[in-house]
Amino acid sequence: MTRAVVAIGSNISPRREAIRVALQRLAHTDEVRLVATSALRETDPIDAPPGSGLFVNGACLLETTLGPFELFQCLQEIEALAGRTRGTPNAPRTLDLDLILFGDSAIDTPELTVPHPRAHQRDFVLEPAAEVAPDMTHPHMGNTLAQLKAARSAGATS
Ligand code: PH2
Ligand code: MG
Ligand code: MG
Repeated sequence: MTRAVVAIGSNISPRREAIRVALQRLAHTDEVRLVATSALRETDPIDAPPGSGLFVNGACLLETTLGPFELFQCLQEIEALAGRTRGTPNAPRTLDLDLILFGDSAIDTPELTVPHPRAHQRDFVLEPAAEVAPDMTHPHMGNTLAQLKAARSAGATS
């Protein structure tokens, strides 16, 4: 079993309902155990096209027997079931499921990069991720999510 952290976002209505259904789909996936879900919070869009709506963001902690690419595919399938389409980068989306951490793996391929490259710089990822997996270590930074979050809160990183 590998522990994995998934960041969740939606900024096209019905945002909370899309997230609720996605978590249910994950919970019902045979090879996945949904261990914890964070609180959901409304956040201002960052690096998103002008006119993008507010996001609802959260994170969940999974345990899985899947490999990282299989889990990534599973997340993409759940996004597609929520009506996710892909156009302009960071365009408004019904559902975004980003694989942030997969155990202590570091993966860098055109298809998938883990840890997610900007996770440690984004409060809308780091705060809910630290809520569900404070003790998990970022393999490149060498700090736990709780430490990374505390450092950002103290204004020590950018
Ligand atoms: N996702 C992005 C870009 N910008 N901003 C917020 N607040 N929340 C997100 O989930 C988000 C974003 C790309 O995936
Ligand atoms: Mg994203
Ligand atoms: Mg994504």
